[in-house]
Amino acid sequence: MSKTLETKREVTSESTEQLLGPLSNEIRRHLYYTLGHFGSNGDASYYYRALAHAVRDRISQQWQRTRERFANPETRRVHYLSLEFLLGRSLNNAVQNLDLEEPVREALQEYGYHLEEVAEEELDAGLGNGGLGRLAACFLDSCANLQLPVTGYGIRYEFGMFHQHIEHGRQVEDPDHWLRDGNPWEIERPEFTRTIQLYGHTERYMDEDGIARVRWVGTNDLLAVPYDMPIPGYKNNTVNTLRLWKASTTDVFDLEEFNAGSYPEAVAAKNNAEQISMVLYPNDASENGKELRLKQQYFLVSASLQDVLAQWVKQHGDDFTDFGEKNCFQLNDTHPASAVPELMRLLLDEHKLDWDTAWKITTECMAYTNHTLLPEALERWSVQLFSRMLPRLLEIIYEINERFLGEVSKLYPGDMELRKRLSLIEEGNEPHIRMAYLSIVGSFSVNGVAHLHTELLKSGLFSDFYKIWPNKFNNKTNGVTQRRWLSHCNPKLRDLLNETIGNQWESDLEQMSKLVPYAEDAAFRKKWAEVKRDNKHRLAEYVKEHTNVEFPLDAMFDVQVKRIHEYKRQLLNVLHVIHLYDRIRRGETQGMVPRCVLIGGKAAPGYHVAKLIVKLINNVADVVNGDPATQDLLKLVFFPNYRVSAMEIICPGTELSEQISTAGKEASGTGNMKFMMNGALTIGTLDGANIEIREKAGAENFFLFGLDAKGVVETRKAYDPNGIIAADPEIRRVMELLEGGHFNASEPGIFDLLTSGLRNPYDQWVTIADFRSYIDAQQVAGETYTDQDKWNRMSILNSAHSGWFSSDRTISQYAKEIWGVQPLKA
Ligand code: 26Q
Repeated sequence: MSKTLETKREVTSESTEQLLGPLSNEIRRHLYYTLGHFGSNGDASYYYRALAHAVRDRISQQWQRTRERFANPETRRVHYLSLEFLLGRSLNNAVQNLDLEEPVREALQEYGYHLEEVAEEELDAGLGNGGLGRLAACFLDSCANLQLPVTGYGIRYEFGMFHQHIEHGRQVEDPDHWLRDGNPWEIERPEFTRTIQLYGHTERYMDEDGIARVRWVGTNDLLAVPYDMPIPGYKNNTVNTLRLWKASTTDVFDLEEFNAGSYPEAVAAKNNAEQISMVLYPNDASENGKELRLKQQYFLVSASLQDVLAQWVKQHGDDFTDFGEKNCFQLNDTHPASAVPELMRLLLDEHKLDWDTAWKITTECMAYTNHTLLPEALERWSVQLFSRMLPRLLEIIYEINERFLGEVSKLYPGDMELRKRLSLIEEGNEPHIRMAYLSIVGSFSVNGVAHLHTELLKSGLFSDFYKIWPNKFNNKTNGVTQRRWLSHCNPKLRDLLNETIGNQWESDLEQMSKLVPYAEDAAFRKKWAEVKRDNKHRLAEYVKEHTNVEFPLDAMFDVQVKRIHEYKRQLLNVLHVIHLYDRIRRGETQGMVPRCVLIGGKAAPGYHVAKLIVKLINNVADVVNGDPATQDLLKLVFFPNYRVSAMEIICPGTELSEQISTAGKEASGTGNMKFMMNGALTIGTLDGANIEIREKAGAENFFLFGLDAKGVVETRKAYDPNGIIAADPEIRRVMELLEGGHFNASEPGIFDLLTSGLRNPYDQWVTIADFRSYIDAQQVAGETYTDQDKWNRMSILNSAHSGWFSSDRTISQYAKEIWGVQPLKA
C-alpha cells in the first residue's frame, strides 16, 4: 500500500468545523470566490447569494451528523413521496432555525444591507400548485423540528409554478425559471444517480435455480440525478433532507445512430430525457391522460425506491425480512401511486423474492393520503398508455387485482356488482387504472386530511373499501408550521407573544392558549390592535405597489387567496362585492363598514371558467374602484401572482378570512389555519377544517353561513336558483347588474357562461343557494367590526385556540399512529 493512501485524511464534520470564519468574512469569501464578484457596490442579489452560501456552510455540519444518526440500521425511517414541495424562500427560514439572526444582521451591516432587503432577492421555490404542495413543505419543517427520521423525495423541476400577470383583466402565464441564477440551497449528488426504465417489453425466463422469472427489456433508459436540499430543524441541531431528482440521459450514446453518423441525433436524445423534470404541471386537479405526467410520476417513484433499496442492501445485503418493518413510504395523494407496483417489481424481478413475501413487505410499508373528494379529480390512467410505457408494472397491477378480487369473492361470494365496483380496472371502451384503489389495496393506512373529509371518504367515495378494511382508515387533520406562518411572517406579533406568554409556542403551539385571559385585558387588546394595524399598513403598501389601488387602513381587510376553482366559490365573494356596491349606489349604507376586498390565486391554464372568474374579478374591481360613489367604503383588488412569499405579507394583515367553499368539497384547506393563527376571523361554511376551526375557536368567534354537506346533497335534488333570485330583491339586483353588462359594457356577453352557470338548476356548487345566508353573515361580520373591542377579543381568541392547527401536532400523529417512528435526539 502506498504511503499516500495510508495517510489519506478523512473529511469529517469535526475536521471541517474550524474551516469557517466569521460570517462577514464568509460573505466576502463567497462574493469573491464562489460568485466571482469584484468591485464594491454590487446589487443585493449578489449579497443574497453570498449570504445564502455562508448560511448553508453553517448547516453542513449538523446536516452531516443528522445523516449519520439516520444511518443506524435499527432506525425505522420514513420516505415522504410527493410530486410537489412548495417551499417558498429558504434564507429566512434557515437564519431563524439556526438562530443566526443577530450575527447575520451584524455581518450585513458591514456591507450596508438590511436582512429584509437581501432576503427579498430570493426567488420562491414554487415546486407545487397549492395546498398539497405547501402541506408537504410544512410537514418537512415539522419533521425536522420533531427530529424525526423523515426524508422528502420529489422532482427538481427546472420550471416551477408559472408566474401570473394580468393583461386587460385576464390571466397571462409566464415561465418560472427559478434556477436561472443558480440555487445555493441544493447540492448535487451524482454518486447516487439511478437508472430509470421506460417502454420496452417483458420476457419470461428461467433463472439459475430453475425458477420462472420476468425481466423488462428493450427499454429506453434515462438517469435520475439527486439534488439534496437541507431542511433545518428549529434550534435543535437537526437538518433533514429533501432529495429532488433531475432527469438526465445515460451518457452511453445510442451506438447505432452514432455509427450511422447521426451524432447530433444521439446527443439530442439527452434533451428528450431532460423533458421529464422540465416543468411542474400547473393543474391542481388531475389533468388526465398526459403521457409526460405519468413519466414524471414513475420517474420520481422508481428513483426514490431504488435509492432506499440501495441503502438497505448496503446495510443488510439481500435479506429483506425486516424491510417492511424498518421503512415507510407516505404517498402524497395518488400521484406517486405507482410506488405500489414498482416496489413489487423491484422485490420480485431485481431482488428475486416470491410474490407473497414481496406483497407482505409492500403492504407493510405503503401509506396513502387522500386530498380530494371531487370524484372527477380522482386519477385514472389508460391501460393502453400504461402497457406501452410501463408494461411490467401493468402485469403486476393485473396480478394484484386478480388476487384482491379473489379475496373479495371469498368475503362476498357471488356479488359480481361489488367485484366490478372494487376492481382496480375501470372497464369500458378504454379501460383505465383507478390509482386511488391501487393505493388503498397496496397500503396499510389510508388517511383523509380533516375530520369531515375522512368521514365522507368512509361513507362515500371509498365506502366499499371501508367495509372490507375499516382499520386502514384514519384521519390526520392538516396543520401548518407556526415557524413560517406566525414567527417569521409576523415578527411584530411574535414579539408581542414572546413578551406576553414566553416563546414556548414556537415549538409547542398549544401554549397559545395562555393568551385566553388576555382577551379581557384592555391594555393587551390595544397592543394587539396596534400590531394588526402595522401589518395592515405593510399589506396596503404591498397592494399599492402591485395593483396601484389604495387600501385605507380604517377599512376591514377581507381576503380570499387560494387557487381559483368553481368549488372554492370566488364567484360568491364577487357577488357579495357587487351587492355592497349596489347598496352604496342606492344610498343604503347604514351600518356598513368600509371594506377592502382582496382576491388572489392562479387558475389552471386550461381551466376556462376559472380564468373567466379572474377576468370578472378584475372587471368588477375596475368599476367599483373607479366609481366616485364608493369613495372609501369599498375597494376590490385582484392580487396578481399569489404565491408563498405573498402570503407571508397577506396573512398577517388580514382581518376577515374567506373560506366559502361548497360544503363537502374542500378536503381541508390550510390557508384558513394561517389566517386564524394571525388573528383573522373566519367567515366560512361547514367544510373541511373550517369545522374544526369553529369548534376550537368557539361558534361565537366564527361567522358561519350556508348549507352543510348533507344540505348540499339534499338541495341539489330540487334546486331552483331562478326561483331564489326572483324572490330576493337584493340578489335579483346583483344578477341584473351582472347580466345587464354593467361590468363589461365594452365586452358584451363575456360573462354569460358564469351567469348561466349560477342560474343552472344543475349548478354543482349551489352558489345561489348560499348567497342570502352569506350576505347575512357578512352583515354580522361588518356589525361586529364596528365594535372594535369585541372584534379584537374575538381575534385574540382565534389565535389563542389555533394550537391544534400546528403541523407539529399533525406530524406527531402521523409519527405515532401511522409511521411508528420516534424522535432521534441530537
Ligand atoms: C394530478 C394529475 C395530473 C396533473 C395534476 C394533478 C394534480 C396536482 C395537484 C392534482 C391535484 C393537485 C393538488 C391538490 C391539492 O392541493 N389539494 C388540496 O390539498 C390540501 C392539503 O391537504 C387541502 O387542504 C385542500 O383542501 C385540497 O384541495
